[in-house]
Amino acid sequence: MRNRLIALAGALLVAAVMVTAALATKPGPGASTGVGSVFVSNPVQSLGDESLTDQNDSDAAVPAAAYYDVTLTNLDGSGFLNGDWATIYSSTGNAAYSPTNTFRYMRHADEFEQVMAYYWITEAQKYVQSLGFGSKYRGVDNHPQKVRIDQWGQDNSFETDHPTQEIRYGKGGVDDAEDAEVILHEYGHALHNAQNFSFASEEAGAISEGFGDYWAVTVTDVVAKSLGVPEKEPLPCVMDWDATSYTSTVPHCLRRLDTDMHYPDDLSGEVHHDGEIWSRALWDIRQSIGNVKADTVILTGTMDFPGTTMTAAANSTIAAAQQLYDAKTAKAVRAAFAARGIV
Ligand SMILES: [Ca+2]
Ligand SMILES: [Ca+2]
Ligand SMILES: [Ca+2]
Ligand SMILES: [Ca+2]
Ligand SMILES: [Zn+2]
Repeated sequence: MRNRLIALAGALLVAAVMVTAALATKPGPGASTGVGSVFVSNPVQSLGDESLTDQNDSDAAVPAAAYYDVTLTNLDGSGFLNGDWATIYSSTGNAAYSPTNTFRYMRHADEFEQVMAYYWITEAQKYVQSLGFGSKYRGVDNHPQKVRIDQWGQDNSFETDHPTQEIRYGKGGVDDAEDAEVILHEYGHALHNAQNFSFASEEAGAISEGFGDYWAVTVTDVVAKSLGVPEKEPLPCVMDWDATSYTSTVPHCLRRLDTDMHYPDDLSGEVHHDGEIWSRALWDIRQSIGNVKADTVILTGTMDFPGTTMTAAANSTIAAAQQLYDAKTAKAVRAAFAARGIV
């Protein structure tokens, strides 16, 4: 009897070891955090080095000092970069996978951009929620955002509804998802989509482009400060690293938040250009009332935007400031839009 019990205990022990071995191939359901290596927000910004160039995606092109270890959160324990706020797909190379949720790659590895996309979109959604969206206020894209890293010949990224709502990041020039400001610009469009924002007019498109640029800067600034990472380039310069592939002037910026254009005389009919009128107003609002109030008001102002004009969206944003805060805040928001001629 005693021997039989020992044999049984031995069999159970073997079974327990096998179960443990099976679990070790993935982090397991409780393992929601991990570690990743990322740029904050990009190497040009954190190193203050405008001479960096892509060099055909080589590891040697970017100093090791540009990589930061960060905590990845909200993972689902599958060992892949799937979580509460982002699901990463890759059409190039392998899907990043780790049985211990350890995602350290250098930029030449396909997995690096997957880690960047997971981290920055997750942090952006956590920031949105920290403002009260999804609890106090209506949620905005608080579900696993689909993201695809795509080998696309052109230098472009986009957010699409067809055939499924997902963000795609291209690999032309500097791989787009190596710059957190590109990642967050596209996520800005996804936020608008999730808000039932109508893209029915050219001005609606411009508002979304301007918001995406602004969103890239406000989120990366908040995260960089929380991590203690230096921001050595002017904050209004958007996509400093991606832009090294196609701009020759220094600092390298795809666009800026601090141009001095006016509505409606400077409208050109091109959404990215016209978006700089809008982004300057958003930037001035942030300078005047701080990022928390500014971003709460700005996100509220475009809920269910019917796709009309900048003036309509500005008035809705001013009304949000009055309703969420007070007359003084509304006055500051109005002043920023008035300086652009939008109201
Ligand atoms: Ca790369
Ligand atoms: Ca590339
Ligand atoms: Ca690019
Ligand atoms: Ca920047
Ligand atoms: Zn865009």
